[in-house]
Amino acid sequence: MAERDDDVALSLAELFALARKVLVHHGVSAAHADAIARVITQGQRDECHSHGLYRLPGCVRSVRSGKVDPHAQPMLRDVAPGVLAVDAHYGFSLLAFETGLPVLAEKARAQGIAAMAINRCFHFSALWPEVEAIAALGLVGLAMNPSHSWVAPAGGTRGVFGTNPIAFAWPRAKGHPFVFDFATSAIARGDIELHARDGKPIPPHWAIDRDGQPTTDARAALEGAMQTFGGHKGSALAAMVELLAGALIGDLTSMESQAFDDGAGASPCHGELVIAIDPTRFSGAEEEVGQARAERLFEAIVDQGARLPSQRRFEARERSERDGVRVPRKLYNDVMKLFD
Ligand code: NDP
Ligand code: PYC
Repeated sequence: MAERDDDVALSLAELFALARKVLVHHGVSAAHADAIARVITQGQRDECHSHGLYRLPGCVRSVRSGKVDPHAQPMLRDVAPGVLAVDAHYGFSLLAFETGLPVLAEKARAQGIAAMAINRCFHFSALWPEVEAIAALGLVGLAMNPSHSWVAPAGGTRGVFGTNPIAFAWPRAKGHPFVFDFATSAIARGDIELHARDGKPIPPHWAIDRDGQPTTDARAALEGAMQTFGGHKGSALAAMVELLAGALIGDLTSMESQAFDDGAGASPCHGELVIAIDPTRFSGAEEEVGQARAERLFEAIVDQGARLPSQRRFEARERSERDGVRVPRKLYNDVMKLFD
């Protein structure tokens, strides 16, 4: 492990081992610790700083709160030919996703399209690892979930929606899939937290303070309400996520998740909706035509100097796989204190 004053260098294997050890130290089962450490490592590797190692203290806080069952065994329920439900039993979401994925893929191949509802899960992670895992099976992936009611509707001043991410992946014959993954708030809350940690100002369109005024103070933003991206459009998408990944699948909205937490400070607890589509079932013999059409679309984007979503991440991944990652010393110290 090489060190500089301001950060600590770790190989991806060292990072995974550290995250796993912390979790096991706190009584998290090996299966959950593996699933969580994998995703935390992927987040740091792809330089998604709000959803990499920074999430580990939050996982430990969730376990310490007593709300999460760190040994929960996800249970699968075959609801219909195209619908699978996975009850996470108040464990973290990631093991539930991993457990359900093969059955979801099987159903999507059989039906052309299939949905997986993950219920009663504690959720802290980015969604791109999940839709990328679906694309790696040759399927189109879509995922979404609520969180806590930190985000005001467009035109309002009080939190109603979660930061409600939507992620999409389109498998490509060569190279990385086309992937996007974004919060329907102007920015993930994790990013505002990182600005607050570092004492940095935020852009005024990210949040309003307690008095409903735009603020550049990250702490005031955390105490006020976040804004949706794209005004009323992001607001409508955020509502859609509450409906599809909450009301529809028999699980909590972000307001209910916040109430369930009751100040404990655990990760949000709610459901997640994951959809997989088999392109071969939709286009049959025409699949290659569809793929070629998609490639022409991507070319038309990059040929004019614009970039595809996730391109930054894929470049970061290549760097990290070669050189390892650097973790801010303050975060590294916070992680080491989790062994106290
Ligand atoms: P960003 O705004 O950073 O990025 C959103 C997407 O847009 C990414 O796919 C990104 O690709 C892409 N993108 C960014 N800039 C450009 C550009 N100039 N041209 C083309 N594409 C671009 O993400 P958010 O802050 O909205 O969300 C960050 C993460 O937080 C997500 O992974 C999300 O899943 C997670 N999250 C999780 C929640 C949960 O409840 N579990 C709640 C909210 C968020 P790239 O990465 O390559 O820049
Ligand atoms: O960054 O908004 C966020 C978030 C919420 C839950 C996990 N990440």
